[in-house]
Amino acid sequence: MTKINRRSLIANTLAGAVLAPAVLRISKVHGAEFTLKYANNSPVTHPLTIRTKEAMEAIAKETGGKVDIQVFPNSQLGSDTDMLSQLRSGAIEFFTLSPLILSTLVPKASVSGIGFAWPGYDKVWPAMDGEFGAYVRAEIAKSGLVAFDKMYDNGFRQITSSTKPIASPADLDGFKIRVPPSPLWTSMFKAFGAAPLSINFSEVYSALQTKVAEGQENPLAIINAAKLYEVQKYLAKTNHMWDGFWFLANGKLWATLPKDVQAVITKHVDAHAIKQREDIAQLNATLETELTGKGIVFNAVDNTKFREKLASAGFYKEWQEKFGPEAWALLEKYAGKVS
Ligand code: X2X
Repeated sequence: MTKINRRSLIANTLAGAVLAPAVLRISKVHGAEFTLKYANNSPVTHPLTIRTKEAMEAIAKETGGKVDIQVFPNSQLGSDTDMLSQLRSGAIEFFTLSPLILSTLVPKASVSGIGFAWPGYDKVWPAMDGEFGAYVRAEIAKSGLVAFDKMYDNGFRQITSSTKPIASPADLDGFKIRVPPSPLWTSMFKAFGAAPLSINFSEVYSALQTKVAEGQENPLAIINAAKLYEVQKYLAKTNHMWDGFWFLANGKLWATLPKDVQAVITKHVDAHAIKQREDIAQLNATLETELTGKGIVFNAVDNTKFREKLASAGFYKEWQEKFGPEAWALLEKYAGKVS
């Protein structure tokens, strides 16, 4: 069992003259020496929440209850934008976030979300677990956040609509589509000719229900867990973007944790990411049938047409310049030519 040496933690902290707010809240309640918070935007039934909860239970168990990481799912503590601020200030210690939303703080983080970059998971995971992911994590580190090695999966994103099926890029013309708050998302849907609205996930269901937005785009697991089938009718299998969740820590807090505590947290958070990726893969095999049963009408698309539309709008050229040669070369090393 791991023993946490609280005295040396405090000594180190004072020596470094860094007293992160989280350390001040170290609590003896329930015998825990470290009471920390992890928050996310995902429903309680989504594999991200299920597996991170399991990870926190495993951490509590292995530390004999000394490390108590409380889980706040489903945007309980606020929108993604709010939670990112809370993570930076130390109000929460851990948070999972899409690299595209993270790009509002770490511009190069969104390079993994370029449209139609990834032919499939066989290219995604070697990249994110390899040199490409390491490059992005180094960029994240410069912002004072720590990204864990193993990313959690969100999935390949699909477009849904309440008004009409999206069969070709022309159907996106003027389409009021909700996108998460991120320059890359807005840019991509403008390149399609749509009218993107930046809305945090916490507001998506009501934005669709009230028809502020006609449609949205998300992986099947999110569409199902957030019950978006109640407020959407059609789903176009565009696979237009792969998205994941970086498991992030407040860097100052992380640095104050004893090495053995860091090791236990890292071990379980990363191991559960691998399980969570498998959960999403399994759901991808069954959710089309399940969502069809819930009233969603699926249609296949020729996604090369969508990709060509992005290319002719200058989308790839613009973002290649923004990300720069190093990031782009690493992307193409794993994904193949992206244009
Ligand atoms: O906000 C979304 O659409 C979601 C749930 O996919 C993200 O976290 C980016």
